[in-house]
Amino acid sequence: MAVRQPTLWVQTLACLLSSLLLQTCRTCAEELKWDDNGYVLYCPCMGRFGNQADHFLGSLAFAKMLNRTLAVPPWIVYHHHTPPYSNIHVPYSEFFQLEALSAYHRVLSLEDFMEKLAPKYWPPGQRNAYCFETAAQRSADKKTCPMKDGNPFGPFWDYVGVDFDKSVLFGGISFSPYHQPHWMKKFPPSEHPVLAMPGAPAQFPVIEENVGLQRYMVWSNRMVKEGEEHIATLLTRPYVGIHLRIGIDWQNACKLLKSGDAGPHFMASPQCVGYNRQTALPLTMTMCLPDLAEIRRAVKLWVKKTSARSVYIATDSESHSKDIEMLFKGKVKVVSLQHDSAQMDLYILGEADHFIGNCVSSFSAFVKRERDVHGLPSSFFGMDKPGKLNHKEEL
Ligand SMILES: Nc1nc2c(ncn2[C@@H]2O[C@H](COP(=O)(O)OP(=O)(O)OP(=O)(O)O)[C@@H](O)[C@H]2O)c(=O)[nH]1
Ligand SMILES: *[C@@H]1O[C@H](CO)[C@@H](O)[C@H](O)[C@H]1NC(C)=O
Repeated sequence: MAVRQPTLWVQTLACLLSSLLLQTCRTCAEELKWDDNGYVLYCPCMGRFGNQADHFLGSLAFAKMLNRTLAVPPWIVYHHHTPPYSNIHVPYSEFFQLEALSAYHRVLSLEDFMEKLAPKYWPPGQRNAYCFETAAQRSADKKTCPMKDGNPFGPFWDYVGVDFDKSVLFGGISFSPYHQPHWMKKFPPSEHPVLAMPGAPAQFPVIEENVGLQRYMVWSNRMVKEGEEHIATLLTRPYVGIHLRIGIDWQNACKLLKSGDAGPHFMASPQCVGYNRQTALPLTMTMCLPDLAEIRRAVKLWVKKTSARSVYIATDSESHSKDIEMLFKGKVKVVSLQHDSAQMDLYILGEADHFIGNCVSSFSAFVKRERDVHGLPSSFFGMDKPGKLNHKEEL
């Protein structure tokens, strides 16, 4: 004891000093301990932000279901038309508070997992990949998980410095709670401590049961600060926020609806037509791709209803700000940032006094979920009363 105590004091002192310097005490007090119940790692390799967020919620639920710690991956941001003309990996905590997730389940960032735990507990040579047999079918020997094949797969695992040594295949099993016992039996953490997968262990769009997990996605302090600055300098409350998903890729996607190749459940649409396939409301072309007439109608309606003094337009292409401005003869300020931070648009839409989104877009869905968590009102183009209409019809 007499020998150890001074060392402890030195450590405590060093800890205090470094926490003063670093603001947090990452290396000492909350020294990362290995979780004997194992980890889930995955690449958010499908889609852009909205898709990745849907998958994130499902993956969080999956990790909790298996009582494994989730190694939270960075966001993959595609910068192919602007420098650096490649993928950027943005740590989760740039946009959201990692700590806020802990209220729901154990998490750590994938970066921390790699830096602090992997060298000792998941060293090179022991890095198994886990995937569906069907996914491995695509490989040359039909037995290898396609972990690093192509973009964004290769760059993602390179970013965290992982090469895989072996593949473990599975089939006849899904990520739903129904299969929980199967997962536990097939992959006990003692033999399979790290489940690393090529894609998210989740469905797209997020299933109804997991929609509420949005409450654990809390904006980072930096995002709140910048977002509030934008709102204060650009907008006057009350303001209506709208999301225009009308670009060329979206026009093409909505063609599937027009041609009858897509039913009412199309991408994020369960959020407004209802999750139950049997009782789903019709999904109209206006809901998928609102034309200028519908955009004007909806904006006019909600500006009037909320006595809004400004309108914030987030868009994937055109903003139609002049057309919208003309609706109100200069009495309502119309703002569109047209920057390339999708997250800043999401933040500002989330804070609006009313939000009009696109029912089919997972980008809109992110905003809708967040507003629901905070009890803020939303509608969609082509559907002024989502949800409420559903319930009335059920009664
Ligand atoms: N800044 C900004 N970007 C947008 C806006 N709408 C769409 N985008 C971009 O387009 C992407 C759309 O992809 P997702 O976020 O996955 O959502 P989605 O609308 O379901 O679209 P798909 O992935 O094409 O199915 C977003 O992540 C943004 O990068 C917008 O209003 N503002
Ligand atoms: C879940 O994992 C944690 C951490 O490893 C452990 O303390 C807890 O007992 C586990 N819960 C169950 C129900 O196994």
